[in-house]
Amino acid sequence: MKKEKTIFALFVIPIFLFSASLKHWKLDRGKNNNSVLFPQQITSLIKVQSLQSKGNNSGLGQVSPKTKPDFPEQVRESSRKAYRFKDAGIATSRGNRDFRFERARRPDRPVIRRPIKHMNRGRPYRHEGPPYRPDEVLVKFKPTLSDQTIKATIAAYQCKRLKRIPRINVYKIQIQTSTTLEETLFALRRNPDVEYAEPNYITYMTETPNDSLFDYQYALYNNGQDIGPPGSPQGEERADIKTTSTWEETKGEEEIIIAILDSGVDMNHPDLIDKIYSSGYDFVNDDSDATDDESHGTHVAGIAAAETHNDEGIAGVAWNCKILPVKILDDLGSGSYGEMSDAIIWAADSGADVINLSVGGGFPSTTLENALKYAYDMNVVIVASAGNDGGAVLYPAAYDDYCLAVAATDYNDERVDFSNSGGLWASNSGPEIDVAAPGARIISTVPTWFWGPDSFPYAWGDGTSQATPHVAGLAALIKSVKPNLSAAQIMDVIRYSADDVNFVNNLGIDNYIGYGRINTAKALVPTVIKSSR
Ligand SMILES: [Ca+2]
Ligand SMILES: [Ca+2]
Ligand SMILES: [Ca+2]
Ligand SMILES: [Ca+2]
Repeated sequence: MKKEKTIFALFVIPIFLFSASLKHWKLDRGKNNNSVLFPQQITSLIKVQSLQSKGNNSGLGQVSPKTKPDFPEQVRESSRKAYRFKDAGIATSRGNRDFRFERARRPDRPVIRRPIKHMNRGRPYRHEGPPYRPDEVLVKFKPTLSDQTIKATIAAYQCKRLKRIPRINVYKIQIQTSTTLEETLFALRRNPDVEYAEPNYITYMTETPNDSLFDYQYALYNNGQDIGPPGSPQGEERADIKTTSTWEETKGEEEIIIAILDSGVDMNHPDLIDKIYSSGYDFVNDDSDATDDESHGTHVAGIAAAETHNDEGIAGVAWNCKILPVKILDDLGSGSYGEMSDAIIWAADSGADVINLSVGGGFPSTTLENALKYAYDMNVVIVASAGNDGGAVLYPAAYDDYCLAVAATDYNDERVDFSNSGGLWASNSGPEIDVAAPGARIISTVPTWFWGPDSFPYAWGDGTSQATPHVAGLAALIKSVKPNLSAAQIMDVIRYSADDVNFVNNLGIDNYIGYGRINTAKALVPTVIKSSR
């Protein structure tokens, strides 16, 4: 059929922008003032082109001097050279890829961690209200006291015994409403039969990871903090996907595999190195090493499943789940439906539980649909990006039967559109949208060579590409807890547990954020459903 022929020539594009790289790329690409984030994509789709030229005028997401690597001039020069190679055009791209590939794989290169203390304000998990139960006391009596005497003593204070903690012989007692906690404590402490009495302090969730950039990950936990270094916008409290509660329930299982079908993954990245299931497959160069020579896939992989609580970089949604890198985009960030379809089937056959597709094209394809069906029938959960041009939902996301189509929200729980992105981009919309997740100013991993040698390998990214791996991470967490659920059931759990954050103007399911912004706590922890609403 004529139609099929054209379809194979279509490009898929990574649905995101590295806003962090705006300034940097402009600097390195002085000769190309109109190019923005991925000038190479100008060849892919006109839509992207217009998006880019708008983006160039926007101040959104420019990396702060604090996060921007500050390497010496000669290093910067060599970095520029690397990008000039890239600028030299498609014809020399292969040589350029090899050059950077060598650098990325050089085993003896030390990883220098930038001092990042100034970036981390060390915000603990904040509990609201008094730091203890106002009507409860923990008290331990002298061991010589009989149970009878203890009972009588508790009654004498007109308190009610709630519980005895065995082994350490501590009693939790409830004080009467007419006295204050302080009065009861004072009285108890004066009693010679009492070894000690103390308030019953509130414990906080312990699952706040120590990753140095966690404070910037408003998408995971938003306390209304500045979402980046000083001068960054402030997020709206709890405009997040509530991972800290979720991690109490599960951090994911190591057997659960998230396939990242993208530009590859930097498998030597300090925040990813221990999360890689295998070196994957490279459908662009037809080899079994899906190393990232572009950057997009590394950023996406980090969001879904960066190593968490390792004193390094960021937290991933799925702490313990593994990443399967699959390369379908070339070093210029484009790929074809044929490679994508091939890769979807390969990933399913290779044991992937979740497939993340932060890519999209403007046209339907029977081949692509068949590949999606194959994976879906094997109970692989497929999540795909809606697109960033404000238009119709792209493919594969638009395949309602097989994909969760993901739109993007921001740090205020608002769908990203041209008005709140500074004219830079807008999350695509349509009846195919299932859910939304944060996709504005998302910090994640970039290849260690990205900013130049020995730089700080993290960057902000913007787009539905960034929203999608949050959902992929959630799918992996659900699968970890309930491995017998079908793909359809997991998709439904994700849909029905979402928060309808735009209910004021768009009550219920709508074309912008579908069922709503995902809520990992509601999806995984039945007991928190009430409180997180
Ligand atoms: Ca390769
Ligand atoms: Ca980390
Ligand atoms: Ca859909
Ligand atoms: Ca709605």
